[in-house]
Amino acid sequence: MGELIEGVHGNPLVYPPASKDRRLRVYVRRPFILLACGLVLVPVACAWAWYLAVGLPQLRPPPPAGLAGFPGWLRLAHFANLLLMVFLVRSGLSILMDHPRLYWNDHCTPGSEWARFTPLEMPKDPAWTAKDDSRFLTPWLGLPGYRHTVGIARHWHFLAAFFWLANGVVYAVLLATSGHWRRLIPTGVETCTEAAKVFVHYATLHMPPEPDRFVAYNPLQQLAYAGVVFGLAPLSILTGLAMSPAIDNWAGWYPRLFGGRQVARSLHFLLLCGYGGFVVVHVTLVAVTGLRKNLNHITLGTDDDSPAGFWLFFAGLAAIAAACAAAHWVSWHRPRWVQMGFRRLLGPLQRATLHRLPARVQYDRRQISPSFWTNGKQPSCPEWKSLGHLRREGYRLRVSGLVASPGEFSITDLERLGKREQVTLHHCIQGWTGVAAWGGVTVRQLMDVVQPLPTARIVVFRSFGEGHYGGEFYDTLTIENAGDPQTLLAWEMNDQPLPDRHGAPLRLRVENQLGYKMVKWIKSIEFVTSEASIGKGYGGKNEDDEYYPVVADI
Ligand SMILES: Nc1nc2c(c(=O)[nH]1)N[C@H]1C(S)=C(S)[C@@H](COP(=O)(O)O)O[C@H]1N2
Ligand SMILES: [Mo]
Repeated sequence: MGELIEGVHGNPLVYPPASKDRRLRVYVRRPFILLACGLVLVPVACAWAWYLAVGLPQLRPPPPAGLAGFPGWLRLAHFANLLLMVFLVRSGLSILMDHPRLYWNDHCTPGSEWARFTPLEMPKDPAWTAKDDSRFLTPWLGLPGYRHTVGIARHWHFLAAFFWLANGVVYAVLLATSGHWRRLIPTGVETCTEAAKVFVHYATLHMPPEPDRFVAYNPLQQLAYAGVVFGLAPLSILTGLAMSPAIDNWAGWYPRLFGGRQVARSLHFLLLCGYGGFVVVHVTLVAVTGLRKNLNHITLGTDDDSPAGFWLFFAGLAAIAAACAAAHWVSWHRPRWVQMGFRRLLGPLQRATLHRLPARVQYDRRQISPSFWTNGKQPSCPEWKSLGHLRREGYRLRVSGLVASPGEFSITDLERLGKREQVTLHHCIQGWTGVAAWGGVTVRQLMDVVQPLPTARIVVFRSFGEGHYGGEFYDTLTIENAGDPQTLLAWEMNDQPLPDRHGAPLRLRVENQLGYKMVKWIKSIEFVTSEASIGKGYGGKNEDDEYYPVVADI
């Protein structure tokens, strides 16, 4: 296993003792357990009351939709959907375990979560970082699983999401144009009342008479399918987008539609639970209502009892298992392929859309988070340690590279350039957020002074601190992003001088990007043409060692 871990990070990794801890624990706050039980038990109780009071309701056979069978495109889309959902769920679980806590508030204060997938209730050590808090997940469940593999997991998640969405769009268009939508979308209230009657049958353990599903679904089945396709799926996309720093800090109303960024994250997870519940019931009913015939319907499109569909179905499952094994192998042995595959396929789309959104959302000071997670290794070099009062004394920010007037700046020099204050929502790649007020000078103002040359395309921010796996921590921004109105060199947090753990004396804020772009304990800034000559050449320490994407707006 050690060998696998070496693979993903490219360098030998000695796990700190805490990470030997592979316990998986799930805690859900009691009110939510009660609510979930209520959501299941109340309808079942109502069904029993109906049954005991007036007996099983009579069912009307559903009117045939006028279309028989399952065309090839539908069967193919169903299979592609299954394959991509398996990738989405497996990578999603890996992402979740990188910050194994779910909240209803954007502060992510430890202890305030409604669900927790770690036995550690609250980190007691003040030096405990969000990365320390990430949990191990078996690769049987997660892609790639293990611990803190969020970079690779996210590439799989977004690649799968892209193809899943494309598949969904093709499916929806064909559904609409072929007339097959009539099988799915209820056209009258009767479908709902009939569905309630079917539910009374199931809930009281009576199998309702099944219609010929080759021509029509039973009404509850129809509603369930329509709910998954036109409810769960779009909501998953919308809540997924509500987690993007570029969107959230450009249009604050968007995450608020869901009740905030962390609510969207919680809902994204609850939608997964919804799919899970659906799949269990769906597969069970497929099995008990004539497995062979059902599988012939959805695989071959035939309407008989031959075993062919059954075998084709198993071949399909085997293909999905093989795809999972292949993805696992690539993740651990060729992680750079995954990172670059994502960059080539979705990078241009990202740069053309999300990357153009300027950060402009400001929060109210009353919304400042009572606590704020940290990440990163505090510098241990004498250069930083010997800095005086508040780490400002003796500090000089070196600005060099492709600029007309390079220079060295003390914090006082930077203060003279002008100060901007912003109260913003921080998005860590791991999933946590926090609101804080930041004070500093915009990188744009600094650029007005140092005058980047036209050949300067990339800005490199180097830290006194080291990366998670050793070596100088650094990251890069495109010059456009460096000029964003909310890209700040901050020396203040919540109206106080920046504390050590948050990056004293100077750190970056780039509100339309994820947290790992925001270098703390900044040592120097360099303007270059390309990031290829810096570090391993992938655009930052996390990009080099943890396969994060260089553009971080989702
Ligand atoms: N030097 C340095 N800066 C860093 C990191 C790091 O590991 N080293 N981690 C980044 C990450 S992943 C995040 S989320 C933010 C966290 O900022 P905070 O610790 O002030 O909350 O810092 C970023 N800056
Ligand atoms: Mo982060």
